[in-house]
Amino acid sequence: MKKALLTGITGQDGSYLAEFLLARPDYEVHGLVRRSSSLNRQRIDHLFHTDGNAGRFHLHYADLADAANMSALMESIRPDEVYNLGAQSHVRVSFDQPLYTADVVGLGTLRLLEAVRVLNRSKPVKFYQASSSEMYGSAPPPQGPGTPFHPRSPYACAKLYGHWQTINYRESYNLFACSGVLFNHESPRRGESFVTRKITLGATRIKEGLQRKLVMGNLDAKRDWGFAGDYVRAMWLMMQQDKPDDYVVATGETHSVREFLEMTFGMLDLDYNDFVEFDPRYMRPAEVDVLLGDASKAREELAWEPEIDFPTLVKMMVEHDLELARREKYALGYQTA
Ligand code: NAP
Ligand code: F7E
Repeated sequence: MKKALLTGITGQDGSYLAEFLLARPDYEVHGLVRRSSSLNRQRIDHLFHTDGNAGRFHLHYADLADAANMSALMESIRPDEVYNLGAQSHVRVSFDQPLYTADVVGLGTLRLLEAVRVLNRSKPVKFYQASSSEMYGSAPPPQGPGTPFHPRSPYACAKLYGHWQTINYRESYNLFACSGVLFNHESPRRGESFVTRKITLGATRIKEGLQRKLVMGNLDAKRDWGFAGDYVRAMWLMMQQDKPDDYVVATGETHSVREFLEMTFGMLDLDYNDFVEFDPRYMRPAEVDVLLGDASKAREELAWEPEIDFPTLVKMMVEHDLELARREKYALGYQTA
């Protein structure tokens, strides 16, 4: 039985990765969770009730800001694979909380790497770092291995620090440390304040008469959007290679926020122009205009391919959120159609 330790297990990717690993009979999954005043385990609750998971799924309190606690857990769990997915991952928020973001995203990675380095003295342990396409920032598309980084936010700068520390630990200590430079990936489990989920939640609530308008920022930004379920498979594949390396994971297609709006509202027989308003509050001091990833290395070396295309992703999110809106409407006592 292999032991995997995941930071960020309560997040979008953590929940899909835990599900993916537990679906394999040879994994025990240990997730690190932050203490919060109310429980935020909606994305992983089902894993406790899934047949075959009993005794193979464990949660532990920890925080990327707390080095001593992570070292102690590393020593007691003694994992074979460590996936560092924990982060203050919102780019806009990182401008409001630059120091906190740098601490958790940048130094947090270093704290975890140190704990892994110490454990690696007594047993082999592999490390995965959740790097981000945000590190490319203003570099012109397409972005791939070899494209110079030009981060445009405190979040991206902190991710770049974690990325280089991961490479430095690999080169300095011969650690199996790899970094996945993942482009945007979404799902029905995406956090509500990221643009795709904000749109699918807003549009479906508008459709059900629960909301009148959707207030947005820059509609011209373009992103290479994939499905989170496909991307956690790439993380795992990187960790199964003979040698650690860094890989870009992307679909190779880019779409604007406006196109995402058009498709989402179109699926609901609505015109987004009738409902979307602009608010400068959602603009960023510096924007990343176009992201378009070149994942040819991952395709060739990992035999990785995304299975979900852009329209299927949008449809999946719309259908999920329409169901949520209908339940909300029903709970409010409205007549359902
Ligand atoms: P997410 O949904 O925002 O989840 C972030 C996770 O990190 C949550 O479990 C959160 O816990 C945890 N966390 C936050 N602060 C922490 C701290 N101080 N100590 C320990 N854990 C902490 O993010 P995601 O979309 O799943 O992304 C996973 C990782 O990939 C992140 O590192 C993100 O930066 C990176 N990434 C994401 C994308 C993307 O498009 N999704 C692309 C490239 C890279 P709570 O639930 O308690 O808040
Ligand atoms: O913004 C524009 C916004 O917040 C996408 C994180 O997972 O992916 C994510 O970062 C675009 C930006 O994601 C709104 O200006 C317009 O250009 O969904 P987002 P992100 O900043 O690309 C990367 C790869 C990560 O690593 C991050 O962790 O959409 N936009 N109007 C808006 N964005 C938001 N959030 N809200 C708006 O109202």
